Amino acid sequence: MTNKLKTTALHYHDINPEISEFLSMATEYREMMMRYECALLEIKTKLEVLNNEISVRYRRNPIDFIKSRIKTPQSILKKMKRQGIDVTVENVEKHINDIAGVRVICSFIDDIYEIARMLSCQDDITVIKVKDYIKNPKPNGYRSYHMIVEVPVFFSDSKTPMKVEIQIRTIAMDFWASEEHDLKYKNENADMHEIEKELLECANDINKIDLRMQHIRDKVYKNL
Ligand code: 0O2
Repeated sequence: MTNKLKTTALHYHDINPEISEFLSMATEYREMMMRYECALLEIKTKLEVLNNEISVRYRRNPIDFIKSRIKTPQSILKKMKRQGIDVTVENVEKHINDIAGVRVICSFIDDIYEIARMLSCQDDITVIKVKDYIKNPKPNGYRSYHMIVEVPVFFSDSKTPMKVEIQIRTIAMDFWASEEHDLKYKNENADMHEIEKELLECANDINKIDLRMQHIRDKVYKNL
């Protein structure tokens, strides 16, 4: 090992020995992440195909936009430690369902269920788990429709089923969730009880607006 490489390795170790050890499984880890990146592409393509088809047939777009991300090593480590799972590449694939995540943002609540239904019907998709935080919001007011699905990805010499987490929500729910996440950790001196109370009220107001907008759309589309 050259001096320069030795210094780099020491540097990583100094910052965080656990992250250093985790990154040392580099090749295996990079290959796994490549597989998840490919799974994201598969799911995003499926969603775009559905959106294009509906926009041509019914002249409306159920999906406003799609975001995707691969979970960071820090976030994976944190989750595995919280769940008491040994940190190995094999365990990441086995136990962490949301390494690959897609967020689908719709204008209307009905579109969320329509997209979820159309995706679930596809014969190469296996739905592993559904959490409906719209029908059953979290106590803090969080609303979103979550699915863990498995999609086959075709590589040069194999076909591998890969898990992807899909979160489907309205623009308003997405605005609330993004801000709640940031506001909660912004100022440790703030009165958290008061802030959580206000956030819950906002989540309930947002839900009322989403339901009213859905109602208006139902009336407009009824006689078309
Ligand atoms: P990040 O950075 O978004 O990835 P499971 O998948 O069933 O093993 P988990 O992970 O608890 O268990 O699943 P859940 O509850 O279906 O979804 C977790 C993800 O939903 C979170 O990911 C957030 O993205 C989102 N989420 C859940 N609850 C809340 C909430 O109260 N507020 C906000 N803003 N987002 C929430 P991560 O891993 O926390 O982070």
